[in-house]
Amino acid sequence: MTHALLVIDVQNDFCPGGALAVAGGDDIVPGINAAMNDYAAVILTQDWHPAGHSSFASSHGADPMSMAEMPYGPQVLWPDHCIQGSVGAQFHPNLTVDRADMIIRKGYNPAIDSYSAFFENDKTTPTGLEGYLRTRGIATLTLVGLATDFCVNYSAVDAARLGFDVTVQTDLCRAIDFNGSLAAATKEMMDAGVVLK
Ligand code: VGL
Ligand code: ZN
Repeated sequence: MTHALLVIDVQNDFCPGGALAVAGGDDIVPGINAAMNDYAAVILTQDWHPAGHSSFASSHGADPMSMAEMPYGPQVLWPDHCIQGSVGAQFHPNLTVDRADMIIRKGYNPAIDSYSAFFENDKTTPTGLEGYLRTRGIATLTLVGLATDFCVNYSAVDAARLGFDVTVQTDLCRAIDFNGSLAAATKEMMDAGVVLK
C-alpha cells in the first residue's frame, strides 16, 4: 500500500507577509521539501477562493476574525486571502512543487468554505480527493503544512473518519492559534484517531 505525503496550503498568503500570515509558516518549507523524498506519492492542496468569497469578512461588512452563522454552521470570517490567480494564492516560491503527483484546489465554491482537502465545510460536498487516493491504492497519509488548527486539522479528521491511516507531523506544521483553536484542534485530531508526531 502506498504511503502519501499530503502537503496542506503552503501558499504565500499563509506565510509571513501574506494576507492571513501564520507565524513561522515559511520555516517549514525546507523540511517539507526534504520529506517529499520519503514518500511514494506527494499531493499538494491549494486554498483557491473566488473574489468576494463568503468566508471573507469583507463580503459581510464584518471585521476579520469575527464569526458568522452560515447555512452549514458557524464560520470564522477571514481577511481576503488565496484569491484565484493572485500571488497570495501561489505556493511558497521555495516549495518543491515539481515533486507533486497531484495538486487539489479547494474553497472555489463561493457559498461554502473548504478547510478540509476531502469535504467542503458543509461536511458533505466531496472534493474528489478520497476517490483519487483510493484508486491509487493509497491508504496511509502523513499530513504537513498550514494551518495546523484549521486546514490540517479538518483534513486529518476527515481522512481518519474515511478510514485512512493518518499521521500529522507537527514539526512540519504551523498554527493560527486563535481563541484556543490549536488546543481544540489537537483534541479533535486525537479523538479521531489521528497520530500526532
Ligand atoms: C486556512 C483559514 C482560511 C488554512 C484556509 O489553510 O488553514 N485557514 N482558509
Ligand atoms: Zn481559505
